[in-house]
Amino acid sequence: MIYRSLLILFVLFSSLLNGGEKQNVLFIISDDLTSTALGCYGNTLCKTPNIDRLATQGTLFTRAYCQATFCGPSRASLMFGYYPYASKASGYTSGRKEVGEDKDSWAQHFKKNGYHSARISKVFHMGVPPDITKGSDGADDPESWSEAYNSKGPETKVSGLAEQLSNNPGGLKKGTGSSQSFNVVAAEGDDLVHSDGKTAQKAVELLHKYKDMEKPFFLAVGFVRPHVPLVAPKKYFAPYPLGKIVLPPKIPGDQDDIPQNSANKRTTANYKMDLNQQKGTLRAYYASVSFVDALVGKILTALEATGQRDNTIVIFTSDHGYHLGEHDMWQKVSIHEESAKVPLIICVPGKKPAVCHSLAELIDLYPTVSKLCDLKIPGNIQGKDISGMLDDPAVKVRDAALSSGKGRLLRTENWAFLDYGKSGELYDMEKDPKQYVNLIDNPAYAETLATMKAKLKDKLTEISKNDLGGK
Ligand SMILES: [Ca+2]
Repeated sequence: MIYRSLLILFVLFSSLLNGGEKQNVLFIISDDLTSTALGCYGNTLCKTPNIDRLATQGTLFTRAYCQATFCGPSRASLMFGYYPYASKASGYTSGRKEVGEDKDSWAQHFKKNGYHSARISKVFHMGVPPDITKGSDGADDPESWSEAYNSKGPETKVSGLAEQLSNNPGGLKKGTGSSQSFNVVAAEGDDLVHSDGKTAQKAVELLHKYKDMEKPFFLAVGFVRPHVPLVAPKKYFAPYPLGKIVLPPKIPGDQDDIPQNSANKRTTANYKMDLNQQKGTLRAYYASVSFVDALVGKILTALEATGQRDNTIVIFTSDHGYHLGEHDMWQKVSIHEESAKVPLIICVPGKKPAVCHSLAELIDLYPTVSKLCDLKIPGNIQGKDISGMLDDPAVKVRDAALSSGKGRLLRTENWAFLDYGKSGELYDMEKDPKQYVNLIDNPAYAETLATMKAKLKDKLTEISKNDLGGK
């Protein structure tokens, strides 16, 4: 009898501790942010103290991959839980019309299950800068949110020191140019002049509002930097004088074994950038990253100050990576490591901080966070629950990650196979992590290549079987 009473007391006490209150979710997504720019991923120049601190408090994933190396399809994929191959969501779309009205997005799943869901700025796709200067919704999915806010900002139409650092030989054109160029502005004024500054301010305001709310929240905060144009308050440029900027090593012949196709055309030569323009671009990218970092710090301080840190899961990531001159390449779309790998930090209160080298995909966030919040994982989605990795970083859920851009990447722990149909690249990621030697035509690796091709084929078959018909 006494044991029974004790047991009941124990169950009551545990439910008060654990089940009595649902955890909140704070999802922060940056735009075009490569992991190589962050201190917690080994960058020694770019200053990111707030993101680095978050990394020491949660699990830092060193092998997390996006499912598409450009904004629209990557965001549609992670928000709806489908590979772009299955949903056919590409370009300027939220993914809603492709997956259909009967499927729930990640945020919508939380909204339907008792959460207050909110979006600030770019979570689904928005055109940067056009949707930002207009303050418009972009390719949003209104069904996903209980409330949604856009953060209108001036982008390049701000006063400050403006430069166009690509497609501008000799720097003869003054000011900034077309939106696809590396346009840089070291802006006058404070953080709040800019879209991202307003985004962080709104997040702080909502966190104060939510602290007295009955419901738990799912708050998605999207920053648009370091997506071009590289516009940030000038104080963030100050730590990066041009003389301190170090470009990635230039290896003679590095481009020779990279297939020349639409995935790989964003080169220094095609952008017509001289050395100082390359360094200026890197400097402005770092300034933009430090700007985002400061804003992440502002939001986390508010989370702490409102007493919600201990019951909020915090996730920080980006929609894809970016080349910053590696292989003399710039920007996204490529399916090389710099572009396909994403920074990913998941910080769950009460779980031990860790660095996890197991493979993960952005598409895994939807099921994983559902699991962490005791919500049912919808049977139709294609991501995997990787919450086990947060308890033990040695846990492995995937033997390969799949990404796509203008081509397909299959990444296993030791190999990277970049498939463009008629051509490809194969890298030994253990011996050659920076992908300098393409082994695709080397007969000594024919067997490895055949294995990777077969694995990719199997993976694509598996994905197409688990199509949109499932529930
Ligand atoms: Ca992007």
